[in-house]
Amino acid sequence: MRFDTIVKGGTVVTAADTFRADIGILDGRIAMLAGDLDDADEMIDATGLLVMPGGIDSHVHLEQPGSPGIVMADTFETGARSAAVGGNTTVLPFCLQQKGQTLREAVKDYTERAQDHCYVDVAFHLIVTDPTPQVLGQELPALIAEGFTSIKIFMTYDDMKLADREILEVLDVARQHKALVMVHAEGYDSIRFLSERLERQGKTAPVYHGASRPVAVEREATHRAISLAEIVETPVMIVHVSNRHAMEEIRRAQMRGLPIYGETCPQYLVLTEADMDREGMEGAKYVCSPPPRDFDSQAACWEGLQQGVFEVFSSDHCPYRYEDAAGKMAPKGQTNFRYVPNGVPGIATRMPILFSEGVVKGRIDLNRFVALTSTNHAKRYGLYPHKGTIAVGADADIVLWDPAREVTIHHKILQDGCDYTPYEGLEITGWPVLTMLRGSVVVRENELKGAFSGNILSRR
Ligand code: DUC
Ligand code: ZN
Ligand code: ZN
Repeated sequence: MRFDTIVKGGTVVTAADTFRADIGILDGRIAMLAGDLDDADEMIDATGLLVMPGGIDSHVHLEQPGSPGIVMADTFETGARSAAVGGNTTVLPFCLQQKGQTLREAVKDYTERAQDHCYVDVAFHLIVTDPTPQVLGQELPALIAEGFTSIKIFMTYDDMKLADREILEVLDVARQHKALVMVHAEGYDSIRFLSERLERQGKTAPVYHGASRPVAVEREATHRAISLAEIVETPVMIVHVSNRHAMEEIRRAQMRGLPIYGETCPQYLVLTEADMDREGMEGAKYVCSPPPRDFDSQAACWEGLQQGVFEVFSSDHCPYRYEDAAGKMAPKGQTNFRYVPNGVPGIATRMPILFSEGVVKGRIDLNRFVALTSTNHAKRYGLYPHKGTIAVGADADIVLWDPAREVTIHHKILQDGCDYTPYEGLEITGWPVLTMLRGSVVVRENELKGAFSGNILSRR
């Protein structure tokens, strides 16, 4: 049999197994796995490399409008490019419904902007901020049927938060139509109360972002979200979990047999609140929500990854430029942490950080790495088995990984649209040396080779 491409001599790693095999690729799909394949138009030498399913990052924000005057640093083009540099072949950004907008308008807008502008495949989640009777009764059921099977909701932020009754209504639509609700679990009233008190005390520097939303704020909202899901009898995914208390809320629910899922992110493994306490406005680079916490919180997030409390490890890439009045240097943000745009970039660094800090340091094994960065995302969000594994019939979305490559993170190698990385100077062992989307090389040795060949995926 003649193939378009053979990936030869590597060690294949899936969420289940690690084995020596060559991979024969035909028409963008994996056509054969065998000990020794020879006949192809193109041979790719994977000797000494790990051959893994391309990363799937199921929590990224690209080209998402925010507060007036604030602009996200990444377009679909630059964000997807950086994703590919970091070994990813599929990303799941959000279509944000702005208040007063129909969901359908939001979907049309994001889809048009992403179409023909992506180096990797894309599947959208929805964000519901305005659950009108029309959204709940007509738009959501129709969009879920069309494949938009995951919906994020917020328990905080002035222009996004849902009241408990609204959360119950969204959960009930999700239950009826078999969608998954992703929850941003931080309590609005507690944050308002604490922020206003900090303001009165003159505590307005970026570091006070942490004090305005302490662990109890996240724990309370996590517990409430789980309880609401239990009442409605539908699953939820608690996203971007930052600490032990929230992790334990999820674990307790799971031990009671509830379908409650968890996600954590790199910023909760390697950053702490002290990063927001840097000179001048430098701390703004690390402002995200929930905020980075302390070393015990980092240890708890590792426990959650090791024990399966967290089934996905995502970047929550939410980039704002630092030296930019439309980003972290927003004029109001320079006088008060409340106005610093929330979010850190991390689409390219997600997999290297988990590999280096997790696999190389012996905290997780290779198969768990693949599960946490690819397979579980595909399974949870309806992309499996054509995404998220190395198997005959699957898309040839493959990353070749050099487990011994030593890299010091510098922003310029990440090729995103931001102007900094919170991980500047971090020393990493293990790096993606080739990213392939449906059989075509997108990035080789950090150099972009691909075109805008990313598809917008339906999850029907
Ligand atoms: N929530 C996210 O998921 N990303 C960035 C900001 C936020 O609050
Ligand atoms: Zn969030
Ligand atoms: Zn996010």
